[in-house]
Amino acid sequence: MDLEHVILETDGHKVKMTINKPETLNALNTSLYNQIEQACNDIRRRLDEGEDIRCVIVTGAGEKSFVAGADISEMSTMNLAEAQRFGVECNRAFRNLETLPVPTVAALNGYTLGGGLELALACDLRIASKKARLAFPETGLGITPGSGGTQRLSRLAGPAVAMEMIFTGRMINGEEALNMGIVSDTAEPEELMNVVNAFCDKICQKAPIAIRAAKRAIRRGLECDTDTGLAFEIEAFSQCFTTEDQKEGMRGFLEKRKDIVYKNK
Ligand code: CO8
Repeated sequence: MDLEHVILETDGHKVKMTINKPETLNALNTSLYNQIEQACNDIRRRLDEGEDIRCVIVTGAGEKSFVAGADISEMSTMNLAEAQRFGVECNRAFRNLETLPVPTVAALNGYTLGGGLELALACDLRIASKKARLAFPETGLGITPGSGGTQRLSRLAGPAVAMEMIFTGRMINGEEALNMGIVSDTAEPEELMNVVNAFCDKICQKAPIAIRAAKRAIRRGLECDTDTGLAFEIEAFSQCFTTEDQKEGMRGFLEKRKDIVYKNK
């Protein structure tokens, strides 16, 4: 399948994924969910082939919207079986994004609604423009969130926040999202991509194998009991001692060097 409405651009160690259908505020139909999945598979293949990708940025094209939700015109006529199939496909795409080995950061450049907020929540971190608006409008359309919203928002910000946002559909701005722990930072709209790039550059400067191991341990730990999670952490920690980057990082510290460079080895 062609990536008709998803653009992948590489800038050093960063890959930017742009949802590019501004005429419908980047609303996601089945084809677009599948293109997101295909883009994730493309990033996985490049990582497997040894490309030194250290961070993925997800954003929306245009001035107005990150993603204004799933495509209501496509969903409006679905029956039970079609809705179930749609649910499976959407969730497969977002789970693929969530489990990418490298950190993912969503740059929320405008409306982040319904399936758009679910896309943002499938990323590891989020930074919002001050003009971003976040909401789950689904219950006002007679449906629930369907691609992870009920699960990921309650884990991230707590069940009361998830229930309030989902039950009322209330729209929040970037500052509120920051106070609720949903986003890590906010930026003036024209500064958003600079702020996101600087944030990702900081991640890219750290030891990439350690970052990937930490992501794996945190993600797995969220889905299991504490002892199993701690076992993942010991595994992650100890595996770092097989890397050149651990030696470089610690030797650099002891030699008081400022020129520590991680080679992803
Ligand atoms: N679906 C389809 N088309 C959309 C959507 C959408 N979600 N959002 C915007 N559009 C279209 C509009 O219809 C319009 O098209 P046209 O020009 O042909 O009329 C175009 O985008 C521009 O939008 P507006 O003219 O409405 O722009 P405004 O600035 O007036 O309003 C809003 C912007 C407030 C964002 C408004 O467009 C809006 O309310 N959009 C719908 C938001 C919404 O309810 N989103 C949630 C959808 S439900 C959902 O996401 C379910 C997730 C679960 C899916 C996974 C299940 C498995």
